[in-house]
Amino acid sequence: MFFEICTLFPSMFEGVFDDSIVKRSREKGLITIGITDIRDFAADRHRTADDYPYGGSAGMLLKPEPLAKAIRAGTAKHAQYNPKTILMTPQGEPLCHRVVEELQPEEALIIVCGRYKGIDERIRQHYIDREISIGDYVLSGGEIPAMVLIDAITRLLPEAIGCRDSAEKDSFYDGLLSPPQYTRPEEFEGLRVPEILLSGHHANIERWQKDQAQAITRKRRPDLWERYQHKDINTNDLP
Ligand code: 9D3
Repeated sequence: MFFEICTLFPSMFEGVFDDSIVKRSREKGLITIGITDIRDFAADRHRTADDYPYGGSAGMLLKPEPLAKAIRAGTAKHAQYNPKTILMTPQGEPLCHRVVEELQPEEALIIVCGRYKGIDERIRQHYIDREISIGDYVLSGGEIPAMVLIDAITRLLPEAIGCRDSAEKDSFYDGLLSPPQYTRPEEFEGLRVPEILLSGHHANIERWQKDQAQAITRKRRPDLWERYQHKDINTNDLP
């Protein structure tokens, strides 16, 4: 899978994809991550990529021409894979497991990172296939959301996760939060590992873990619990 990130801040991506599952997936050739610097497509010698909004509201917008050129360059790079263009924006649909699953089969994604107060509406109309937010809080731009999206998609690629990591048992796959977990020693600061986990009785252990997962989900995430009970999990589009 090819990811091409269009950004004004390429240096933000230094290092973030150099560890763990994303690093191993790059090494295995499962994913390729490219960076397109929008500023490289600015026309003037100051490399201007932003401008004032018509109508006179506060803040700046990404100028349409450099952004369009950057998106076209990124798209041309992966043209044979028919890339979809995703805009990271607070106005987008909230990212959830279902959205990650929908994007995972794509062969190439152009990910546009919004900045300032946003982008010129005409870019949206001509170049953007889908708009995604990572939640209702204000960030400085779409760069960190782009990292989040790439990480989440990569984890879902077949072969990305070693058997020790086990994708299926992850939270949200079955719509429940994880149960409490323990490693050695058996006693730590006066607290013991629950006896059942030491029993070696696998059926009882699984039952206990499921009960714990359900109890925690019901208490902390009534929204997830409601969907779990209706077997309509992993969606974000219910009221
Ligand atoms: C004027 C209203 N603001 C929207 C709530 C303007 C605005 C604030 C911050 C426009 C862009 C930004 C920068 N953030 C992103 O580009 C962004 C984002 C976010 O702030 N939160 C969650 N997900 C995302 S995805 C991109």
